[in-house]
Amino acid sequence: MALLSFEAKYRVRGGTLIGGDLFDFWVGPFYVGFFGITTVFFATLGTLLIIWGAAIGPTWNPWQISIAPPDIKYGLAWAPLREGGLWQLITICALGAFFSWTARQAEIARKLGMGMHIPFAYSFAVLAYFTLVVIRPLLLGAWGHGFPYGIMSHLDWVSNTGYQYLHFHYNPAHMIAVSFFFTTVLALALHGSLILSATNPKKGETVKTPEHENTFFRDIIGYSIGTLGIHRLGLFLALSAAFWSAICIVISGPFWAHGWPEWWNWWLDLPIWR
Ligand code: UQ2
Repeated sequence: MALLSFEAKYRVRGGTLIGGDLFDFWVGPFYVGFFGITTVFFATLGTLLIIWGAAIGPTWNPWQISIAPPDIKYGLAWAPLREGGLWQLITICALGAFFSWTARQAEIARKLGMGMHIPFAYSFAVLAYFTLVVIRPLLLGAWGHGFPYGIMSHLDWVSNTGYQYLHFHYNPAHMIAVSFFFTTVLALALHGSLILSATNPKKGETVKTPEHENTFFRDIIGYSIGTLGIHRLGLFLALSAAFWSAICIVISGPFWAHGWPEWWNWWLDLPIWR
């Protein structure tokens, strides 16, 4: 179906999660919806608060602008605006925008009669952020354990937090997360190159079929996961990477406060060595 006639067919009322018909319309190419409004609201307010934070800060250098969380001494209480309160408001705006965006994906998927795979997948990214700025600070008892909002400053935070546990690569959940990231890259490289090699031939040559794709992998490794299977695998690998990333940071501090190399003493302490 041509794009324009398809749009005419699907641009109909219904599928909203909240607000009924109230915001059930389009502006140009964009669906609006209740959650389109709340996304724009939170994203705009959050951005303005970041600009305000930059304005009262020491620099306009984009690399150096940073909005820090409150000092640890404020615990889980509200902090004055200039002392981390802005960070707290910006965090609320970010979470408001991320949740709104997830709900917007769900509404559009419902409108089209599609599955919830996209909002489900996106929610893993939101979960990773939520773990860093809410769950872990709550477990450690202070908002000051969140990361600062700045290009260089958040990198410094990651580096410092890593060294606090001596060597983060010994964190077993970090090992699993990194393995999933690498495997995701392998799978996407295999998939992208396979699709292009089959469906984007030189001028004058014919487009190949999924049989060619299957046969390539059967010939080379005796196994093809299939055209649907590779997408299931890709989604699983990518979501697992995000999931284990969240696990690896949330256990650091709340459930293991020593260096990560030391965690492996359980192996040396096994009674089989005695
Ligand atoms: C495949 C297939 C695709 C693919 C790819 C494969 C026709 C178009 C990439 C090959 C993938 C395999 C064998 C799985 C590799 C396993 C890991 C953990 C990376 O068979 O079906 O569809 O794109």
